[in-house]
Amino acid sequence: MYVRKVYTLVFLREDSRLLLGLKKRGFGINKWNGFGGKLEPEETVIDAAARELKEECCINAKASDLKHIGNLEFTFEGESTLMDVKVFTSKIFNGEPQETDEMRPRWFNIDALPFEEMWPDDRIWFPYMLNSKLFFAQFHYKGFDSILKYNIVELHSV
Ligand code: 6U4
Ligand code: NA
Ligand code: NA
Repeated sequence: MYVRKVYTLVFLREDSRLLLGLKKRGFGINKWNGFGGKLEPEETVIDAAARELKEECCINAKASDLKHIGNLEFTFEGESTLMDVKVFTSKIFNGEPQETDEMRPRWFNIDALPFEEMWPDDRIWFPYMLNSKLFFAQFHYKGFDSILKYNIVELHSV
């Protein structure tokens, strides 16, 4: 049995650009990724998503302007934790991204995303996000560089 831990992950979109941040510490260090993290006690997922975005790049987005676009589940060979990552996008936000202790933000054109310096799973599910398809994906890693198996499906909202 896995111990499930919930995380948030937020991507801001502006025209044909996507905001990524270079992670400066901790899990996923030196990779470009969205903004997010663990929930605080009693916090809802969407409030955590807005809070982490603010903490990590100083952008204010209303929880109601964050769109839930997918779920990712990560397990790691030999480990009992399941990372349950709730992915959001938003086109509506306030402020200019600022560098913080945790993240160095930068806008990337969606045709020129730095996949070589991102989590290997991102290549697999980003096309769903960029094409506005709701998705559910599971990845089983060995270490942090190799995906032993995965599964991805498009979900259809009712
Ligand atoms: P601290 O350092 O305690 O404040 P916190 O910000 O709460 O940490 P953090 O940064 O460890 O949490 O959360 C990890 C972040 O990385 C979450 O936004 C989810 C995201 N993430 C984890 N594995 C990922 C993967 N394989 N691919 C991906 N994002 C991943 O695209
Ligand atoms: Na984080
Ligand atoms: Na954080």
